Amino acid sequence: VEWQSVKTYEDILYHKWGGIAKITINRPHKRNAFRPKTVFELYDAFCDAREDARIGVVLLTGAGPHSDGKYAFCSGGDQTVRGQAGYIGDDGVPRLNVLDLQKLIRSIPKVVIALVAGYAVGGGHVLHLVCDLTLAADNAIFGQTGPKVGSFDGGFGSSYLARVVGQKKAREIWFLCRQYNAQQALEMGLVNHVVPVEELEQEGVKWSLEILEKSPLAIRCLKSAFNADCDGQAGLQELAGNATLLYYMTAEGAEGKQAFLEKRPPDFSQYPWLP
Ligand code: 2NE
Repeated sequence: VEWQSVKTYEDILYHKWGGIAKITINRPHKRNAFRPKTVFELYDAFCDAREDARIGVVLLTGAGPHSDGKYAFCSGGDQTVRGQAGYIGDDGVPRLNVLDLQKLIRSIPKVVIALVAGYAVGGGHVLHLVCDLTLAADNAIFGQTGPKVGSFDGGFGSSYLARVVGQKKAREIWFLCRQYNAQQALEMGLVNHVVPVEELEQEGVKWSLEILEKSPLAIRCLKSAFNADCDGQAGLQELAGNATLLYYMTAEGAEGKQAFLEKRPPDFSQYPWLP
């Protein structure tokens, strides 16, 4: 795979190849913890991938290994910039802007695959959780730390986690703050597949190419349907947005617009009221 760099950022790397975008959190000295700038950059890259009609799959991963040999997907919010009301950026404003990123990852009408090598903990664990699929390296370590470090994610981080692994397991993960290895994560349905760490990216590309052979509209509708089951009115909005998109693509839908532009009454008489 010959990745092409798309844009230069400070905290992340952004590459594309064919129909795949690869977004890499690049703060290995902090186990890829995110500060507000990291999240703004991730959001920007995800928006670019969303707008690029050639891209069907986004891989989200962490740079590594660090100079000490350890890998990390992401270790959550950077505790060194955590202030009284959130994570403080260069502008002095406290934020929890990772919540916006979580929503974008869920709603982007493309498949997002987390490639997890090493630690996916705290807010970093939630980031892999909200991805559509997770491929884990055999050295991956998963867990929530909130109640240990004075934080919690009561949104997707808990409710969606319970949808994925069940209520008992989700409560165990949050209440005990234990770490789980890749095999344990696989057994609880938290990840889709485990591979040796040196094969992780290659496996991500393999899964991506399989997805890219499929129908974009079918995958788009499926993703929004899966979300609609959990996301209330926001989920229904996504699902219904796809119905509108498909309707615009029909001659029946186009007749309404055409009639308006031609300043005549619309003629829908040739379109059946199907059973
Ligand atoms: C990730 C983990 C388990 C790794 O442990 P280990 O022993 O392999 O590495 P070490 O020595 O702890 O970390 C290496 C360097 O990375 C920094 C460390 O401070 C250390 O720096 P130096 O001493 O070498 O200078 N580092 C690691 N994680 C960091 C972090 N999150 N922020 C700032 N620096 C970090 C171990 O490092 C660990 O447990 N990390 C903390 C995980 C954590 O609690 N994250 C925050 C959860 S809260 C959250 O993410 C959140 C939320 O709950 C709600 C909304 C938004 C965010």
